[in-house]
Amino acid sequence: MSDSATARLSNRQVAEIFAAIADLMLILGENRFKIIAYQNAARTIEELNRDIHTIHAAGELRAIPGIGQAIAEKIDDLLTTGHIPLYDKLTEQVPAGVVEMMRVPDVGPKTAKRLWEELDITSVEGLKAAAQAGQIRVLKGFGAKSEEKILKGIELLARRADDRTPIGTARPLAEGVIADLLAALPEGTIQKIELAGSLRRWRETIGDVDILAVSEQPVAVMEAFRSLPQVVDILGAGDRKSSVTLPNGMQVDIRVVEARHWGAALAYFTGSQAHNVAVRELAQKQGWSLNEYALTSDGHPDLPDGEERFFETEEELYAFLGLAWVAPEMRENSGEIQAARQQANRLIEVGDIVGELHSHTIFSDGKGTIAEMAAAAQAKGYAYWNVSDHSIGLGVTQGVDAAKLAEQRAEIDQLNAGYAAAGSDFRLLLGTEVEILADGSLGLADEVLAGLDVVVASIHIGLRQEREAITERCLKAVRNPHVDILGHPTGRLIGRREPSDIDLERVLQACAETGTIAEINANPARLDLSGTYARRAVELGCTLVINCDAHSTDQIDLLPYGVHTARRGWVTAADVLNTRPLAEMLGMLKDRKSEK
Ligand code: DGT
Ligand code: CA
Ligand code: CA
Ligand code: ZN
Repeated sequence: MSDSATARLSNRQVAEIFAAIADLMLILGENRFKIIAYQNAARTIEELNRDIHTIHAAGELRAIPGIGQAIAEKIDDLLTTGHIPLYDKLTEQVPAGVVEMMRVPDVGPKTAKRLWEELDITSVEGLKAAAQAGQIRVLKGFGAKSEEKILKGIELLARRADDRTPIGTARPLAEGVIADLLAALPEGTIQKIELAGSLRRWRETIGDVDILAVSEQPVAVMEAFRSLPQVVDILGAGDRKSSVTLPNGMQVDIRVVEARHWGAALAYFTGSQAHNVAVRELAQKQGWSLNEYALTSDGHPDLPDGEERFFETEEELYAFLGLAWVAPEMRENSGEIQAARQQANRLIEVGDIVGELHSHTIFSDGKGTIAEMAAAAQAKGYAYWNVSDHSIGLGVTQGVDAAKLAEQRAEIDQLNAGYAAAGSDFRLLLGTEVEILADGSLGLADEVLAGLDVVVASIHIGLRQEREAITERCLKAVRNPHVDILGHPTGRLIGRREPSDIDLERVLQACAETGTIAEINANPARLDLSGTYARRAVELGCTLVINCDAHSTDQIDLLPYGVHTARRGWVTAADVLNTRPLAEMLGMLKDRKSEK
């Protein structure tokens, strides 16, 4: 691997290599503590909120919590030479397909190793063929039943080949399940019901859906749940918990608990696992062991072992441990427990957003007229709405030039006059989403941009430019005094298109210096900036804006995805431009122009 190729390794790719080392060591039966160290390293790297290359270059690998000397050396090897000798050695010893077999439910590392060593099976395909031919039952401890189980597992694996579901797909389906379940039962059967797991934490992608409920008739709830019309397969059917799959292959787990267990259970099933581990450790230090039902005294200085404490709410559980309630979006074990010792974090909420600064109409690729979009915005209670159609020259769509913008201005002036006459404070603004061209110049002339209210600048074409080029291109736009907002900074489409190779650290630094606002695009296909980078942006002193980038009236409803992504980045209302009333918002943009 060449240097330039190694420089391209993303945090996720580095994390995957450490996870693969752990898997290989599991199969080879290596030391358990070593394996845990590699698993932890993988998770830590994946959740880092800075580019690992930046940390490496600054010589700060050892400062990452959980990264010890041995792991730091291996990261250094990987980033400087493209290789980790241990990883190379391990992959020589174990065929890649054997690691793959571990992904089949019920096939653990020990089984994978035996299938490989005793039956010479080295791929999932080979495993399937052997199970179908009844060749696995010759292994000691295996029978026809285990072959059936393996085949079912392989089928499940294939259906979940796409693995994780984007939140924009998962959330409406999960909310539909809850609504249908409530409708299928007599009123009052369910006292409480909530999404838990990664959906409640608003992760970008969802492994499976977790639902938690309180009911005194758990069996009735289970039966109704498994009988929902959208259920295609029942994976588990108990008195208090069940698992099913939906037509898109997504798994939904439900669990019913008693009211007095709700607080501990909701905390447990919300996760993340890493957050739970940290909370459990904190409880242990205070003489309590924590599970999904309760705290139980265990080595407590003043109490005999085995005394239980129940919590009807999460707030009470956290308070008992001396913590403020932690917003689910923050529960990733990235400093939230420390923060909750001091005070509750008042993160931004959907209701804090009062205006939209990035939207489209039929003047470019939107579906609504200016008047239709404005009416929908007013109905939603917005105070202002910036019409920002694409600049011309994008090819795929028509766009706006100086003449079209003049047309839009006339229409907007007329509409605004109407709002004023009707005594409404709602106002339309005129902007554009101007293309940042390959050389960093903009798709419209400065004189044209100067006449607009709020200018968004984004990249849609040439996203695959190399790092230095695309970074410089963005920096030039960020430094242009006419550019107010950098739209969807990385251009990623979750699960479909990788982010551009832009050096976000430098771009966000430039945003902080110039006062250019960094966008969190609320479209769930984008979520760009991500929560991780939103947090970094605020650390660097940037102001953010949360925009729906609505191309139709119904896309105004996408706002919660943007706000909850912001919350994953610990963002408060004060960090966000479009929480400000119109005059204050425009004043902030004007100030930064005069400073540039
Ligand atoms: P996902 O489904 O991969 O998007 O992520 P989660 O966080 O929803 O994970 P999931 O569905 O496996 O479990 C839901 C929550 O339940 C998880 O966030 C923490 C808790 N949990 C599940 N299994 C374990 C476990 O083995 N240990 C601990 N401490 N917690 C667990
Ligand atoms: Ca889950
Ligand atoms: Ca689950
Ligand atoms: Zn747009």
